[in-house]
Amino acid sequence: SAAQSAKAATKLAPTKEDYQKVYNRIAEIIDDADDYDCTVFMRLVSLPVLMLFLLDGSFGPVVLRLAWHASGTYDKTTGTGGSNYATMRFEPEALHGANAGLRVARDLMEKVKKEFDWISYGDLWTLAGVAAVQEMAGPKVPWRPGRIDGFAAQATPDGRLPDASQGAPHIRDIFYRMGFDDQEIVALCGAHALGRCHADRSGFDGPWTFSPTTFSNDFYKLLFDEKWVWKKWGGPKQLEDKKTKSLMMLPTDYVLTQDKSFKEYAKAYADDADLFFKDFSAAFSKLLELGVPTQQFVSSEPWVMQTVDEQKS
Ligand code: ZEM
Repeated sequence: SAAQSAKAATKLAPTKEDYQKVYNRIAEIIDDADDYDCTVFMRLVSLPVLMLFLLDGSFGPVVLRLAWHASGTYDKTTGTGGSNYATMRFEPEALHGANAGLRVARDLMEKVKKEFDWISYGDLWTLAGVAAVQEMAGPKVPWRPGRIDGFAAQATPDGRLPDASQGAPHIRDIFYRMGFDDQEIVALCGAHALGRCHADRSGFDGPWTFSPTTFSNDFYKLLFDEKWVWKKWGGPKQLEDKKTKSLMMLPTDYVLTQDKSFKEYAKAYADDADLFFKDFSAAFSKLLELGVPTQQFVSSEPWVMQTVDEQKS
């Protein structure tokens, strides 16, 4: 029938509108718990996952972390890694220490994949990162589809993602390998305005800011405005704010105020939220395209997806 062939055509070439539908579904899943009645929610996720949601207040941050870890394995010298093949689906990459806790995010995205089976995992996960940032009041992040699903053999070796206990040389090794400079490194790390550390995932514990589901430049402001002291506890070395002891910084976060070059950018972002939003958007958009051959992209220019709010008005 005509309807069937129209559907077949859609399958061959999904349009921007099709991807907007996926975006909207992702936004629904990561959005506030109040938007759900419990029955809908329980059909969507399992009980342990629901409990995690209630603790974190949103799936936005962990979904953003999935997009980052799927992309941040890129090595510009060999051209391996990055978001193209979504190799975190496979062991051992799924079990790499850095990816602890991301099963939650992958399982959530699996629900979306079942409804929109034509999208590749790499496109789905990176689009989810875009939706997370935009729906949590962050900047627009230009994005375009084109990633393809790969195989376990394309999975990356362990150790490509940053180790939070290390210093400036390590941060530079890791991010320069992806092709970023100091300014982009500092801008990307501002994502830590969102979410928190979970003792059962990374060993670290606590949120960076008082509003972990709203994108802001608070991460940099707090780095400079609060006095940070080493937390006395049995866990890995992390800092806490002396005043309230309710916020945390990783050693790698604190380095952004200690290294001369990093500090310059961190200070600029603390003083100018617009500058941070603009630079984060550019660097994050670049991160999401690492490892994807240009000819695979379906459009010559990245798209700007609409937020759920924009579509209402
Ligand atoms: Zn993170 N990150 N990250 N990061 N990250 C955590 C959580 C989150 C580092 C890191 O070791 C950790 C970037 C850069 C770096 C997010 C986004 C981005 C956690 C806590 C650790 C340990 C995990 C847990 O226990 O759940 C290091 C060392 C980084 C660079 C030096 C970049 C770049 C990011 C995005 C652009 C986000 C959103 C979270 C919060 C996840 C959540 O579940 O709340």
